[in-house]
Amino acid sequence: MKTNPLFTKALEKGAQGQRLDRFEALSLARSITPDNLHALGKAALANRRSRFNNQATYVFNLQINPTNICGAGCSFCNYAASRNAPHAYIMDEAEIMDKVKRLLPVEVHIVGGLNQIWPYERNLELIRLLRCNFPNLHIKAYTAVEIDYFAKTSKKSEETVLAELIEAGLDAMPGGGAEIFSERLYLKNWKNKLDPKGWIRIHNKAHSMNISTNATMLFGFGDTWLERVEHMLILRKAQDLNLAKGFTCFIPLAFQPGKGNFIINGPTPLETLAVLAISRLVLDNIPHLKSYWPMTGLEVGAAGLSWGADDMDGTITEEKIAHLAGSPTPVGLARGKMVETILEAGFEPVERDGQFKHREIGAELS
Ligand code: V47
Ligand code: SF4
Repeated sequence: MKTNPLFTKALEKGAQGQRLDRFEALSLARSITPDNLHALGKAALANRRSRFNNQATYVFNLQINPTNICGAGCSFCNYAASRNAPHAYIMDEAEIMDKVKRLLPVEVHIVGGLNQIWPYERNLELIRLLRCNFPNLHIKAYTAVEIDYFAKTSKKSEETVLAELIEAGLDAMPGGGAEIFSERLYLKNWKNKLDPKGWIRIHNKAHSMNISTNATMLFGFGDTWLERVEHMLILRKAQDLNLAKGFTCFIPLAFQPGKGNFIINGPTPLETLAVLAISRLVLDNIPHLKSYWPMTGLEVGAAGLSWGADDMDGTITEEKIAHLAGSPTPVGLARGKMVETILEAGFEPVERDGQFKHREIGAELS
């Protein structure tokens, strides 16, 4: 089959870190064939090398999900539970503080379900408590979906909720809840929570209040290649408008089918790698690209470093969202295993902090 000349041009420009126009970006989505995949990966690797040489980062972090009780009913989610479900759980403040004290992570990543067991005020107090006890801890917490829920249930504006959380000690927001910016899929799969326009609005507000955020994209649950590239173009446009803080990192999330019968198979390893490569080439203005191993498997996660990614997220310690959806990866990695995985993939491991600044491996939290 003859290769589309726009695709060839997109790869040449992308490999050199030049901006792809809309048609060039969409040509990547239209040209996913087995013959084209390696050229795509090669271009993404060249782009990634010109930004980060051979370095690959990770953070010593801890995911905290205070409870999985959630009534939003997103079709793809195996993590959420109704109050009386056998896998429902609720953590309390003492448990969370004990965990942080014991592990002394560099970063915590806190997200939970939409519920009134851990309502807004309790979450606000948790951030205060963490900040007070761990002044140097990087606190990345609450998706735009939770900010929207906090605002609605506390009858405060989104700005007030963000301002109060920042004052309490919030450093950054994670990128969850974006799913994929497609009205078609929104109406079908997560219509009880924040829509794509609302997600962008809340991230724009956070950026204007000097908070950096991440952005995710859930893929492999009935979405098309064109919808994936459109999602990236929407993020690229939003990032162009950011003057102060913006998106630090993009994280494609490979759908985990779990035990439900919604969709039987998640994306294939090559599909996951191609999503990473296209992300690197299209998102020229988002600095970092994460290969999120709990959703891909450790081997494909490490291979992602050769397909455009520069970061492996972290040791995580107790991942729940992917694992309650049946992911066979370990629930956390020791630092040594993370270092070994990156080395085996042919890259130089570098430990980072929550803002992607390099730090000495294993340096104590001061
Ligand atoms: O928003 C839910 C997704 C997200 C499934 O910002 C699923 O650094 C795959 O956002 N299969 C939460 N994905 C996780 C998340 C995240 C993860 C790592 C790092 C960061 C960051 C953010 O997980 C949800 C949803 O899109 N999700 N169910 C599933 N079955
Ligand atoms: Fe609730 Fe988030 Fe799961 Fe949706 S994805 S059901 S909001 S926990």
